[in-house]
Amino acid sequence: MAGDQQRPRYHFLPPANWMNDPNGLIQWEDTFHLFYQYNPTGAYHRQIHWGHATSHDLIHWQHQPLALSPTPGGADADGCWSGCAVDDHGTPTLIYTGFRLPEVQQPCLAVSHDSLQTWQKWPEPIIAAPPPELDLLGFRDHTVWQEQGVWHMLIGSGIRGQGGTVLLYRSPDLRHWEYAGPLLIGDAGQFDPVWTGLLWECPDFFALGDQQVLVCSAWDQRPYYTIAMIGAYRDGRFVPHTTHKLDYGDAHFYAPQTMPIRDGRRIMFAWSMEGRSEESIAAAGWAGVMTLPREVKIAGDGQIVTLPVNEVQQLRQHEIVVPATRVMPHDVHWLPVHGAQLEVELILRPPRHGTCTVMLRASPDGSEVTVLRYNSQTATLTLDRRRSSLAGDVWRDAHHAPLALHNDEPLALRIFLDASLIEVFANECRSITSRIYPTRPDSMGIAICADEAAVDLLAGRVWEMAGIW
Ligand code: DQQ
Repeated sequence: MAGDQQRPRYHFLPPANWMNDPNGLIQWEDTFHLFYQYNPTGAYHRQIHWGHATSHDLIHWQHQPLALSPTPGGADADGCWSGCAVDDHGTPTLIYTGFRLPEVQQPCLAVSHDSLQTWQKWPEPIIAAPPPELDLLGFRDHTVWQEQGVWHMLIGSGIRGQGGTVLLYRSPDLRHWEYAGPLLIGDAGQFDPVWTGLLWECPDFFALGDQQVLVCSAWDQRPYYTIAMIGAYRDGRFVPHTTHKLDYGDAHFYAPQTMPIRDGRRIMFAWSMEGRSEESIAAAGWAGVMTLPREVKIAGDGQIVTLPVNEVQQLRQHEIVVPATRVMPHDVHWLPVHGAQLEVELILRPPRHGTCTVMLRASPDGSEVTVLRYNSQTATLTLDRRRSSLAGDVWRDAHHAPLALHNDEPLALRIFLDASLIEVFANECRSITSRIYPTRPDSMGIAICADEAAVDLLAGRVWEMAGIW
């Protein structure tokens, strides 16, 4: 696949075939482990296994043998779906969803006695069935933690006619669980500030500073986006005061999972799904890529933000400094850079009234271009991929992130381009992750455009990024 122009080079993905959610993230001794939803037989979602990779720096990964495979006749006969890893008093333990057609989902467990290389499954599901009194949509995906010596687990679900939910369980030993009610039930009839879906997939629940955070992936027949809820956790219930999209690239940032690491940071990976037809995916032979490893933080405006870990900087090669300049109305200012694997840092002063635009992966004639636009009046950052690709089968829409700049604060952008993947970070408080599929070999340019009013480029630096393999 070396010649595949759409395949990212400095983000994690398996050598081939289908990948979706990150699973079982854990730092074990001096090694980071990343497991992931994987179909070893093709670039489509079926008969899901757990792939496995290890790293010492969160950036460079070694592929490892498959960790979990469906057991014929077992609770996971048709798939080992998403879950997490915990340290059970020295024994690495996975809690995951066993899937059987047509739609049976049961929590399962596996342990390793050889440094997370091979896994022995517990013979039975650890919970036989969901609470019978609830009319549920789905019973899958797990986050597990300890509180005063008691294991706690959340399972993602939805209550028909109400909304997404996460069900709380408690256990003394990870194998016997008692249902403790829903931690929270969403309201699928609410659209403000954000609609939260019918089913919550891949819950993650953790303290961040003095706040408690619940992250869920909002689903209704298909993945929508990831939501972050911030609030108070007491007596087995969670009361959010703030709910927002965690990343504004919608379904291209989905099913994230975090792990706390020893230096105090909480690290997140998310799955960035493809945005093109099944035929193109089959022809490519691979699907799905992980985002950069990101640190989870509380931004200045109170939202949860995920920012690239500092370790990413080791990939920077060959820095190009972009001189400051004023771009006059209707001018297009091309930067002296080209490339498909770049990190781009730009500090701009947008006009007080109106918009300014950064053209990315742009062809010289503008027939292919991904447009990043800031509108001061609406306080919105838009990643517009309507012209990102000349291919006929790609998703073309725009992602919008609310972003207010106060008191002459400039627009500070950090943009990571890696073939078909783009990650945009703005003012250390918003991210937009998406997929673009430029087809032209000359769609490699970057330009700043002023629209009705001049734009000041205050500073800029661009790096070519090294591959991680
Ligand atoms: N992916 C898994 C499920 C999860 C979904 C199946 C989210 O466990 O709900 O591959 O992408």
